[in-house]
Amino acid sequence: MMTKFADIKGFVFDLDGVITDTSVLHGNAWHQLADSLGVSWNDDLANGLKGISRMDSLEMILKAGHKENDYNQEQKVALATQKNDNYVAEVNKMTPANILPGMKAFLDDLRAKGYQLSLASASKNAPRVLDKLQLADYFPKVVDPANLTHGKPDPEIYTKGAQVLNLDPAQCIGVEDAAAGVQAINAAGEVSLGIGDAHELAAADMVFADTASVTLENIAKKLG
Ligand code: B16
Ligand code: MG
Repeated sequence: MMTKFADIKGFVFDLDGVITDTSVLHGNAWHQLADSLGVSWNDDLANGLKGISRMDSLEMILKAGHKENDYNQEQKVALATQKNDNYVAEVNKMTPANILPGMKAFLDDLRAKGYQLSLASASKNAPRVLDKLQLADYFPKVVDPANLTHGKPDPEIYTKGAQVLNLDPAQCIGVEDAAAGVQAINAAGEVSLGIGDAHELAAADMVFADTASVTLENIAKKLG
């Protein structure tokens, strides 16, 4: 790896599964929709949806049940809206207690040490989630997924995450829990930090088992 710790000036964060565990809420809302459509649910399907946009997630679920040709576009939008309404109802119950372990301390440390922060979440609900977690102040720069041409694993969202900070991608660490997101970070030319299963995230430059172990000190040790 070429990048040294001292070269790093900014962090580009994924939201779901990194700062908070909305992946569980997304999963529950999709599971409910899948049941109502008669599509059987399993862990592989749930994991495969992480980091994937709302409409692409719906397509994956319909495909898993061989139902991709059963609905027209308007009906698909209605199904996605139904899922989102259920999801938003759960998001509205979130509080700062839903920030994943260690993440508030990590963000405080990054801010105190002058690192720039941006958000590269595929979620159109990201501003609402940040607001509920009382973290909106930490992320004045949020990439709007509505303006993206391609979803993760395409690098676009991470490229923009560095751009909004006026940094070179090589000066940024991208933080992700999803394999599709790690691929996106790598393709954007940023240093990839994966949180989760080391096998699932094998493509990442560094992997931490959980959010609590993500500290600047530990990153410095891995990056050298
Ligand atoms: P929404 P991330 C992603 O967020 C989620 O991981 C994924 O499950 C979800 O479908 C996607 O956002 C879109 O979310 O329906 O709220 O627009 O992991 O990129 O922060
Ligand atoms: Mg994620």
